Amino acid sequence: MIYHNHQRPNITFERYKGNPILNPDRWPYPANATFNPGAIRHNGETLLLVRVEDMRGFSHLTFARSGDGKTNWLIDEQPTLLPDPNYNEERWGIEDPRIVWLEDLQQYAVTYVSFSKDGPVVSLALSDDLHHFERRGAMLPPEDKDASLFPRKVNDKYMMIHRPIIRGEAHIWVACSPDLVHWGEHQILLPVRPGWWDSTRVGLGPPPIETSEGWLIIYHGVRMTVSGSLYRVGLALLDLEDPRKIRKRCDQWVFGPHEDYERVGDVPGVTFPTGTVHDPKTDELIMYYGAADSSVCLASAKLQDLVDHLLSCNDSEEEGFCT
Ligand code: BMA
Repeated sequence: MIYHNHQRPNITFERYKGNPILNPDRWPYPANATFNPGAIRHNGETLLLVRVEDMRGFSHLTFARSGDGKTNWLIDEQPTLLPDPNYNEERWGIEDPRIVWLEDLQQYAVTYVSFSKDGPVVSLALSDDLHHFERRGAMLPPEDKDASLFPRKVNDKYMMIHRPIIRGEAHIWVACSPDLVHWGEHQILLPVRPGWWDSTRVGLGPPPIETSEGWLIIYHGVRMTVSGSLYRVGLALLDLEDPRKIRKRCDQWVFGPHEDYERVGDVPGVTFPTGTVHDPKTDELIMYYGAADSSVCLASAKLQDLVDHLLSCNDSEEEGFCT
C-alpha cells in the first residue's frame, strides 16, 4: 500500500453558501421533512421533484422550480405525485425519485421507491410534460431501491441501475429490457467493499451521466458505526459502449457529512444525492442531495474535473471491484 494514494482527494464538490435551499419551514403546507429530490432541466427552469414526508411518516413528491437552479425557488401549492390507492405497493408512501429525459420515447421517466408492508419496490411513471404522469407500476420484486433508467437505450436496450437487497447484501445491480416491462441480464455492477467506507450498503445516486470517457456514476456508500450509519458519496465510471463494465471506481469518497445541516436532522450523518443538472456552457454540474433526511442542499463541481479525477484514480488494490 503506497500511502500517498490515500491522501484526501483533490476533487471537491463545493457546497452552495445558501444551503439548505429547501426545507419544511418554506413549504406551502405542513411537512416534517423535504429531501432527496429528483432533478431535471425543463422549459428554461430547474425542477426538483422533492420527497415530502408528512406527519404520519408517509412521503409524496412535489415540484419546486428555479430559473438558475440555486435561488428563488417556487414550490408548487399542491403535491405533484401522491401515493395512488390503486397501487398497493404505494400504501406507505412514495420516495426518492430519479428523473431522466428518455430520448427513445421522447418522454420523461421517473423511477421512485414505493413503500408498503411488502417492502420497498421501484416504480416507474412516464410523462410528456411533467404535469400528467402515466403509472407503469412496480418494475421488479422487493426489496429494491435507488433505481434510475439510463437516459437512452444502449445497444438497443433500455438499461436500469438499481439496488435490490439479496441475502441481506446491498450491492448496486444493472439490468436490461427491450420494453421497460421485462427485465433480464441481471448482474452486480458495484459491490459493497467489506472494511471500506462503502461496506454496508451502496446505492445509485443521480441518473448515469454520459461523457465521452464513459458513464459517470455518483453513488452513496454506507458505513455502520456505533452511533449510526454514515452516508457518503463516491464516483465510478462505466464503459461507454457496455455500461455493465466498470472502467474506474475511486477508492475514496468525494463528499460526505460535514456541515451542521448534514450532521443534525432526522437521520444525522446523511448526504444522499439524487439528481444533477449540467450546464454545457460552463461545464458546471450541480448535484442536489438530501441532508440528514431533513432538507435539500446542493454542491457543484466541473463535470470534466470529476472525469479527470476518475481517470487518475489507481485501479483498486482489491480484486473484483473493477472489471
Ligand atoms: C435510505 C433511503 C433514503 C434515506 C437514507 C438515509 O435507505 O431510505 O431515503 O435518505 O436511507 O436514512
